[in-house]
Formats: sequence, structure tokens, C-alpha cells
Amino acid sequence: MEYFTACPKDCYDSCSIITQVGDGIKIYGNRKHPVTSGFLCLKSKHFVEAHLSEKRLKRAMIRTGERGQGQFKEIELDEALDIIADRIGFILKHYGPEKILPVEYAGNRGLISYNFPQRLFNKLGTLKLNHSVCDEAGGLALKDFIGTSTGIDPEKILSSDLIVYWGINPAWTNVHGWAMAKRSKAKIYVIDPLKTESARGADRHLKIRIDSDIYLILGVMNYLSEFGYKIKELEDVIEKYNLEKTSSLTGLSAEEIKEFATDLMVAKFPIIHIGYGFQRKIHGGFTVRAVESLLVLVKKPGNFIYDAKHKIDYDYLRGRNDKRILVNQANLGRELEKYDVKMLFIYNTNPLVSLPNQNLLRKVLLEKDIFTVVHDLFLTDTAKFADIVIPATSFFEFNDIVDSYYHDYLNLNQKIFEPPGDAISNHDLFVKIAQRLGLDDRSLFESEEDIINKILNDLNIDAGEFYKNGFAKIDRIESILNVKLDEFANEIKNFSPKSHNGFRLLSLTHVQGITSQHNNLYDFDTSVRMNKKDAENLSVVENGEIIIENEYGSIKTRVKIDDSVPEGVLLIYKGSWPSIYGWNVNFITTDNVQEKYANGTALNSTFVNVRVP
Ligand SMILES: Nc1nc2c(c(=O)[nH]1)N[C@H]1C(S)=C(S)[C@@H](COP(=O)(O)OP(=O)(O)OC[C@H]3O[C@@H](n4cnc5c(=O)[nH]c(N)nc54)[C@H](O)[C@@H]3O)O[C@H]1N2
Ligand SMILES: Nc1nc2c(c(=O)[nH]1)N[C@H]1C(S)=C(S)[C@@H](COP(=O)(O)OP(=O)(O)OC[C@H]3O[C@@H](n4cnc5c(=O)[nH]c(N)nc54)[C@H](O)[C@@H]3O)O[C@H]1N2
Ligand code: SF4
Ligand SMILES: [Mo]
Repeated sequence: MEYFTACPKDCYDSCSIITQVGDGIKIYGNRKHPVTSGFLCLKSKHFVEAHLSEKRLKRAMIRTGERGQGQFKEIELDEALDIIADRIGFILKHYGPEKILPVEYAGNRGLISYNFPQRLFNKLGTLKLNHSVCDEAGGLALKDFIGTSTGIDPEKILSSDLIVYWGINPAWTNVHGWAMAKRSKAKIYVIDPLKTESARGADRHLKIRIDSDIYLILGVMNYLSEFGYKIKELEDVIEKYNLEKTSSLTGLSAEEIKEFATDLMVAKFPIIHIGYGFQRKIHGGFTVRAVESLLVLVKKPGNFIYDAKHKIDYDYLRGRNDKRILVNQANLGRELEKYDVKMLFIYNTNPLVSLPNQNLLRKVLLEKDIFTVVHDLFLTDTAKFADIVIPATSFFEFNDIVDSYYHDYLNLNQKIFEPPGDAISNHDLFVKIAQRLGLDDRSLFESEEDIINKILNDLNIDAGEFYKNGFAKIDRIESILNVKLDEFANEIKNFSPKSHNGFRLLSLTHVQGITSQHNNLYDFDTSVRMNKKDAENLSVVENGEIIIENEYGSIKTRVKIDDSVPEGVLLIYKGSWPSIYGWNVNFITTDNVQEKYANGTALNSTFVNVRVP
């Protein structure tokens, strides 16, 4: 038998998968899906393995030992849900809803799995997590600057003549976008201080000095002003960035800068895909605006890719309550102290792996003894800190539909298997909790099927075709561009980079996992990568141990000498589990937030000192 599965992972590509069940379970990329185009990524190698894994949670559990020690005993699901509902009732009565914080993110991006639980939290009026650890700052910066962060349909890559990947590693993180770029006739640029796999595969790699993008942009503007391309608000700033100065600030040659500027000027249909990784910096949102200003200069402001929103009634899916108080994700430890939170309800996310400044976050959780519920498929680091653990379903075990923050297809996810043991989907869990709270709002009990039908109906999707193909094209929201140059010009004029001591620590995306997911199923690369010259200066050898430390903490790991990393920069991949390796990179990442924009994370503006033990 064949079924349609929609990959719900936090990934640009949102694939349509064909799942074949018979002699075992096999998954393939849906050939008919224009973006998936018949293949899946390396991450997908773990999907079936994770679903079948012996490590999956199958029973609800209650803590028996000290918090964080991971000692639990199994209890009946009903009993666990009663305890949760009682605790919610108690907090509502004695402290009010603003002491309960749902901590959730994009571990499952299904429209139901992601949104439905919020109906309950909106109804109760609990605190709300401000999602600021990924792409939020750049998104808000674009909205401020041009009115939207929804750019161009990425399928246009196929007919583009110039595609620029700016601060993104699509060969690993957006493999179907990368495949489209390779299939197109476009000249491909990658602008990245690291020689990533994408950089190796591009026509041009601008190996820019880290954090110097703004100077490249001003230099390109200076060069193109000779050809009549001018932004009058920026003229006096641009004047200063001739080729020589730009070259010395960015580490790029004058020839490279000229060629890039010329290509951008003459391209009929240039597209710039602005990455997420490089905006997790103290000036991240600002830099995203600067990149976009190049498209404004060449009069193609809509030709960017950042994120996408569709004409889907998200308020219907999640309910709405504008009064909820926002608690910031990127510095959650400090926020938990500030709001005196009494209860955390954690699902779709693994904050004790993925949030910056783990030492503080863990300390606060221990000291404040916050009642914590974790709903997950595995006994993650986060689940180990729970009072109650509820087992979650894999995406082969529920019905859902999934859209994308990149392309314009809605994919179908069919339930294929019954969940093991007491594992329960996000939808069903929150229905059961609402029942126990004695709530009578019908939206809290709407079935998956009714929700799917309503969305298909709203979008005028022919259900017959949808169930035949496993996907349907949908409309993205129309972007009305309204470029505001004055404020941006002021920002550029007053821009001054921060000085720092020590090595820059980048914690980037690994090719195999999806942030922390599945990294418990294989040996994760926890080494630190550094340039040969730096290794020589420090007298460390391949596989030698070093200690990396800063004001947030200290870790010990092994060195890999890697000349794709520039001098002065260290690279550790994100996503390893501290409960397996004793630490991860977030024990030393900064929980400082950006100067502007959503309190967005600045975790790639982390600086460290190193020593040989
Ligand atoms: N394989 C895989 N794919 C994934 C994920 C995963 O975990 N694994 N996670 C998904 C998620 S949640 C996200 S947010 C995306 C992230 O996708 P990406 O944004 O592609 O990921 P990163 O590796 O964080 O950062 C991309 C690049 O930014 C570069 N960069 C850093 N500083 C600068 C700078 O100053 N200037 C320039 N020009 N570049 C800079 C880095 O060197 C890095 O190569 O990937 C998604 N896809
Ligand atoms: N140092 C460093 N840290 C980073 C980053 C970085 O670049 N460097 N990147 C940041 C970015 S871009 C992001 S997006 C975040 C992501 O960080 P997280 O939000 O923690 O994402 P994941 O690691 O994917 O964890 C998702 C969790 O949800 C669980 N899950 C999956 N499906 C379901 C389901 O159906 N129901 C329930 N209840 N649970 C489910 C998974 O098992 C997993 O434990 O990490 C951030 N952290
Ligand atoms: S992780 Fe991304 S590329 Fe891989 S199958 Fe899922 S959506 Fe496709
Ligand atoms: Mo992300």
C-alpha cells in the first residue's frame, strides 16, 4: 500500500513523501510534487528508523527522582492527564493564566499539530512564547523596511539568470531549492565566510570576512552609482566605500566585487535567497535589510526569498487572543525568572538542547522548581526535566496537512499506523485536556477531519485531486511592497560594528539532523572545527583536546582541522544532546538578543577563549 506523507520538519523544503508499506516501510520523494521532484534529503534516512525506534516513549511517566535526573515511573495516560488538568486548574484559580507558559516551536509544522494546541492556550489566556530563536529578527526587519517578509515563489529560480545565496547553506539546509538552482541556467553565487558545501558547488563563492556584508553592500552601491544606480538617501554614506576600501574591509578582491555588482546590474531576473543562520547576530535584522536594499537599488525589490505566508486562515486554526503576554524564547532562562512562571507545557520543541545559555536555563529550572509537562517522542534532555512526560506520535500516526515557509504547496499527511502504547498526537492530547478542564467551546474539540475539510474548502482545493496527488498548489499572500528608505539610511549612517575579543563561535546547521531531532540515533560530530593556522598558533593537533570558554560556561572537546573555516572562527554544529555527550554548544552560546527586532537571538555573535588542557 502507498500513502501520502507530508514531512512536517522545520525545513524549507516541506516535501511530499510517498510511504510504501508492505515488506517493511519505505519512503520516497513524490515525483509529481514540483519541488520535492522525486527525491528526499539525507535527514530523511532517519525518519523510519525514528518511527520504529525502541527508544520511543510509549507510556506516560511521572517524575520520581530529583528534577533533571531522568528518573520516572510509568503511569496510565488518563492519570497523567488528570494530574496535568488539576495542575492547570490549580494555577488558574490561585495565580491566574499568566503563570502558565506553553513552550513550543516547529518540531512538527503540520497545520493542525502546530496550531491546534494554541486554541486552548488562547482560550485560557496564558503567556505566549515569542519565537525569536530562528528567523524572526530578519522577518521583522524586512516587514519594517519593505512591508513584508514574504518574497518570491522559489519555483521562479528555474527561470532566473542569477541566484545569490546570501548567508545560507542550501546544499544542506534547502536541498530542493539548491537542486532547482542547479537545474536552472542561473549563475549561482554563495556569499559566506565559510567554504560550505554550497560554496564549493556554486559558480562564485564570495568568501566574505565574517560580519562585513554591510560593507560589500555599500561597495556594490558605490560601484553601481557610476552606472546611474543610486539611492539618494544613502548617497553620502556610499561615497566612502570605493573598491579599495570595500576590498580591505570584506577580504574580497576588487575584481570579485566588480563582477558581483555587474552581474546584479545586468541580470534580467536576479533572486537573492537571504539565509537564516547569518541573521542570528547582534546586527542580524539590520544586515537582512541591507541585503534587501541591493534589490531596491536594482529596482527588483520583490525578488528575494526569506519566508512565505499563505492565504490560510491561521486565526481559525489557532484561535486568537491578542492580550497574551509575550515571553521571549531566545533568552528563556532570564525570562522565566522575570515572569515567575509556575508551569511549563512543552511540545514540538527541545529547549534544553536548542536554546542559548543552557547553564542559566537549567539553573533557573532547578531553582524555581517549575511544574513541567513535556510531550515528545523521545526522552530528550527537556523531557528529563519534566514532572510529567507524555509520549507523542510520529508523523505516520496522525492526519494533517502541511504548508511551507518556502514554496506554495499544501501537502497531505495520512495516518498509516496506530500509535504505539499510549502515544498521542498533539491534536488528541489537547482535546483530552480541554475535556478535563470542563471547557465547552466547540473549537477545542473540532476533529482533524473537519479542520482539514474546512481549510481545503477555504482554499478552493478539489479534495478528490488533493487525495489523488498528495498536494495542491495554494496562493501565497500578496506582498504589497512599501519601501521605507529614510529610517534605513539613518541606521546605516549610525552603524558601528561591535568590537570583541577572542574567537568567534559559529554554531551552524548539521547535514544530518533537524536541529536536535534524530541526533540520539547516530554518532553526532561534536568536535570543534578550526583553521590550520589557528591550530598551529594554539599548538593543537587533529583530534587534540581543547577547552572553549566564555562568561556563559566552558566545554571540552576535540579539534578537527578544517580550512573551510576562516581564521579566528570556530565551528561546532548545533543539535547534539547534552544527556548523551555531557554538553553541547549551547552551554557557551550567548543569550544576548539583537539590538532591534523581536529580541531576536544573537547566538552567532558568541565569542570565546580557548586553551589546551
Ligand atoms: N540539514 C539540515 N537542514 C536544516 C536544518 C537542520 O538542522 N539540518 N534546520 C532547519 C532550520 S531550523 C533552519 S533555521 C535552517 C537554517 O539554514 P541556514 O541558514 O542555511 O543554516 P546555518 O548553517 O545556520 O547558516 C547558514 C550560513 O550562514 C553563514 N554565515 C554566518 N555568518 C555570516 C556572515 O557574517 N555573512 C554571511 N554572508 N554569511 C554568514 C554561515 O557560515 C552558514 O554557512 O535550516 C533548516 N534546514
Ligand atoms: N547553537 C545553536 N542553537 C540553535 C540554532 C543554531 O543555529 N545554533 N538554531 C536555532 C533554530 S534555527 C531553531 S529553529 C531551533 C529549533 O529548536 P527546537 O525547537 O528545539 O527544534 P528540534 O530540535 O527540531 O526539536 C523539536 C522537538 O519536537 C519533537 N517533536 C517532533 N514531532 C512532534 C510532535 O508531533 N509532537 C510533539 N509533542 N513533539 C514533537 C521532537 O522529537 C523534538 O524533540 O534551534 C535553535 N537553536
Ligand atoms: S527534512 Fe526537509 S528536505 Fe528532508 S524530507 Fe523533510 S522537508 Fe524534505
Ligand atoms: Mo530554524
